[in-house]
Amino acid sequence: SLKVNDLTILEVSANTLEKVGQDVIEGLTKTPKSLPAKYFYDQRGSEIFEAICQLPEYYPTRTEALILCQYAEEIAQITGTCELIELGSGSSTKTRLLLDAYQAQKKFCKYVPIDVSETILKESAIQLQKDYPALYIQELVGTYEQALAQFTPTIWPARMIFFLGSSLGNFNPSQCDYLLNQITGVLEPGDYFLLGIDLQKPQDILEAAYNDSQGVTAAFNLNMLSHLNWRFGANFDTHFFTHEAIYNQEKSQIEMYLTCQSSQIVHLENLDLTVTFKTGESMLTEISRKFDLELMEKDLELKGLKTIKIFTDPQNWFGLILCRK
Ligand code: AVI
Repeated sequence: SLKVNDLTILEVSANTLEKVGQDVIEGLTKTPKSLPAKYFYDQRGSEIFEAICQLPEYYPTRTEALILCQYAEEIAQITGTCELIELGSGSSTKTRLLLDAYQAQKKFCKYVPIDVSETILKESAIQLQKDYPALYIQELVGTYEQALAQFTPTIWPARMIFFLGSSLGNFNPSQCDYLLNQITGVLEPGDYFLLGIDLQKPQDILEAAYNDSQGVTAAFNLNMLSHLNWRFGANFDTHFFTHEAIYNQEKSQIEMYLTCQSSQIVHLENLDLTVTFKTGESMLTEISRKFDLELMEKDLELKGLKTIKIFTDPQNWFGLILCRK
């Protein structure tokens, strides 16, 4: 670990993403092509995602914030002083609602934000430290899998892992199983898990949220190619690709694609890879699953996580599940 601006920063692994280009190779060499959604989040991607969260069509962020606003106090009361581990903390904006509740109840906590995007993680931690001087913050740069593998039993009275924004929805069922098992493994009996999930709702509302009128989601999707360009020395021409997002009813998931509008040969120098795109060829860049609260409750129970309380908004658009191991 190293000291930067009085914050202890633990680098899970330096240049983590540079080493894992293998997943890009796998995704681009299979048919149909796909890319892992984690490549959205370079610095620019994280900034665009923050802008998505403010969009009128993108209801998840404000709906979850509303739920947290209403129930953070209750959550802090239930868990008491604890070590708070956040998966995919980004700007930690919604986290403040929880931190405020713990602070108001004089329950002093340790906060461990985890994110692949180092810049946003560090900047947010510096800002948080200013606003919550009594909070002990220790950021972890890395993927969830790498970061979760670092934890040993906590010396704090309890531990709560929280995973907000329905980011779990960006993983397919077998990846979800793996992640939930890993989360359970980091918790001791009596520890907590708080999960925010986006719920099923009419298709038009879902599709509008991923096809916003200002084109911010399109820019987010296309930025993945710019990210691959600088990270892997690739030469994707973003002008030839367009954003598409459709709701797959059968799988209850939004699917985001980048579609190639005219045939392309793309070279990714650092990966020693050349890929051909046909006109009209689509590449899956993200799934965003929309969940059913009862099914999720059962799934969590199978993983050894017992639901204590479910919090939702009046429209039942988004759900927060608090469970205990
Ligand atoms: C981070 N994740 C939960 C977002 C989602 O809604 O699946 C990412 C996103 N993709 C397009 N808009 C937002």
